Amino acid sequence: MRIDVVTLFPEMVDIPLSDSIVGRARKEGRLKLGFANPRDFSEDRRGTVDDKPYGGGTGMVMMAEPVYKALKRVKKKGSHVIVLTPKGGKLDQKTALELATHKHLVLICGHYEGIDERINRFADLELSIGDYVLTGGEPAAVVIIDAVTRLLPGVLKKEDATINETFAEGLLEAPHYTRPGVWRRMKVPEVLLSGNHKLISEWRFSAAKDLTAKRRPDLIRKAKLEEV
Ligand code: 4FD
Repeated sequence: MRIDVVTLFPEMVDIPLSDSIVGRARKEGRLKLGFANPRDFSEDRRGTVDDKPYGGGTGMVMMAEPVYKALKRVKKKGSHVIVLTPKGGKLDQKTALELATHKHLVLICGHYEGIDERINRFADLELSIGDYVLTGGEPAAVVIIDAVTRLLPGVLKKEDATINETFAEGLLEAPHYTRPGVWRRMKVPEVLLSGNHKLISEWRFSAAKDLTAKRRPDLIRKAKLEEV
């Protein structure tokens, strides 16, 4: 997959996605990440990309034209163009799976109070990573690119089960443990040492349901597991 990010601050996206699993996916060519900077398309010598909001009010608004020109530089036929904004539909795993099916994503990051509304004419989707406000869309772009990249073929090892097709799909995960078996007088649950794989998967499903019911009852309803 190719992803281009329209941003005034490409390093805010490039650097956090240079290490670990996403960094390796880039080196292996499974993810091609590119950037287009609206600053490079400013219409004056000062490099202006923002202006005061019509109607008054505090803060500045990103001008449509430099963002549009940066978008035009990277957009191809078949590109899926996404504006990152707290007004957008909320990202969830289902959305990440859908985004991972596209050959080319373009993520547009706003700064200041956002981007001139008219840019949305050129977007397929407005997306939010949650109900909070950031100084810019760049951390949201990093989150989306991470969530999508781990779903691409060959990025995770088989056993890392990208797509959860078990009964536990849509639930919080059961707790995990590794060596040592006793740490600071705390023991690993006996069943996990039993070697009985059927018993272990039953314990994990039960633990996942209990944790989800306690912390995220909304997910129990979503997973339609009320009767289980
Ligand atoms: N919750 C998110 C995305 C961007 C952002 C911005 C309008 C502000 C939070 C457009 C207003 C962009 C999010 C930049 N904050 N800040 O996904």
